[in-house]
Amino acid sequence: MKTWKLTAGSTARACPRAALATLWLAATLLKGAALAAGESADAPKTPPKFPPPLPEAVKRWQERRFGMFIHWGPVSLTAKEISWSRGAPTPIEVYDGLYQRFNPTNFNADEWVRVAQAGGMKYLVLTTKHHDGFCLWDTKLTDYNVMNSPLHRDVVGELAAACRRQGIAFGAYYSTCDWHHPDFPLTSPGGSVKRERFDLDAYNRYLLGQISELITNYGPLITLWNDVPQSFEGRGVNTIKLARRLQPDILINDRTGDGGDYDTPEQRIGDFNLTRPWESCMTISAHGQWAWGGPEDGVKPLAACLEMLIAAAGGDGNVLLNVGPRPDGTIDPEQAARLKEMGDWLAQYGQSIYGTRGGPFKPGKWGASTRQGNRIYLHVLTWEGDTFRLPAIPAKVTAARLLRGGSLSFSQTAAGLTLAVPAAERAAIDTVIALDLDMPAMELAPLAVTPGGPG
Ligand code: FHN
Repeated sequence: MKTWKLTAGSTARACPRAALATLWLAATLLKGAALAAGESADAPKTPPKFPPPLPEAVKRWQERRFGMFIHWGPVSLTAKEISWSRGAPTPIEVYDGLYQRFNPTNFNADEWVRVAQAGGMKYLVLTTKHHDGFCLWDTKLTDYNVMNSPLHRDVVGELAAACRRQGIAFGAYYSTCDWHHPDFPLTSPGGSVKRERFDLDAYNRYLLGQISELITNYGPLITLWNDVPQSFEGRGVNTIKLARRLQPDILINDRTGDGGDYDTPEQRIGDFNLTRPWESCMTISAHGQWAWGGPEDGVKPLAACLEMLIAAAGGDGNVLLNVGPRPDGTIDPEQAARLKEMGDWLAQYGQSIYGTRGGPFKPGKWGASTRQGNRIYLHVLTWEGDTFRLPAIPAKVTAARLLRGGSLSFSQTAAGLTLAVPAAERAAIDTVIALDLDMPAMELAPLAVTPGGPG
């Protein structure tokens, strides 16, 4: 069984395929940007100005902390990676014909949302169109969409409605690059093939038209999640202005081609940052695949999944954890079961994640801390003996306790905080300790914890 150990700032061991894809992506991005902009790939990036997000929209999104990412489409029939398998190993004409066999009759949007709720997830982002160009909604701008498959149902519409019914927010992933569309400059395999003829202006109109459909017909969206902004530097600002005009409180990620409202570290936990919102997008798949990888794919251990969430929240970031539904329309039971375990943990400890901010003790191998009101939550993942010490803080700790009960001893001096928790009282993965203060915890400056563990 592959073991995963994720700590703040670390990088998940990416599966070679995913690592190759990322390298390929980086090369493609550079080539794409240079190709479209007619500039050298090292042209200085000076993203144009765009309207900032509404602070209350950022706050609402940050308070949710944990979302479900869903990568789905006809490619699930092959159990290979979405878009990246188009052209190699799946021949383009075979890949592009899959939709004619796409009939996931067990697709039930309410069941997907139920799985997300059971996992403690507070928002959901679906790939409405990935780089392969297939659209999961009733778009009027191309026939290459789910209404022309045997399913003949508007997946985006059903999922958006189910999210509204069950009280979680809905967001749309929309790929700016489209290797299927004849006007986009690059095509498969892997976006590495330059088209002889293309029309980026026409494609950009198509893109803006589809984004308008998604926001107008299925909104309000919590976010527009653009991806792989190759060829769009200088154009992404149009996306941001359009989205803000259609829905002023929408949040847009940083992959528009001209930046956006929040950063999106991928397959790794972002760095501690209280000023720039961020969200780590991660796969639950043991092999780092975004689309369903078949019955043998497997899932990451519970400890790794929880540590993603704890390290992200400790760094003031969100986690968007991806599932890849099966070709019959159901979420893989192994993935659903792992999410249920995360939801059970959050049912006990969610107050130390949802609605909190990161810090004041910065994440590290020791664990992480979060805070809300006059309280700090310590998430201790690594113990060296029964006692650990933290640096001094300019606040008086009025109470210290294990969040779920048990015995803990605590002392505070000018030199710092000392806590002791007997092994029998510690949790298997994360021992959560609540420290009540005599002042608002957000007024404390961030502090590093001794490298290699507290104390
Ligand atoms: O190429 C895509 C990939 O398939 C996946 O959708 C991820 C999710 O963040 N985004 C791109 C790689 O950065």
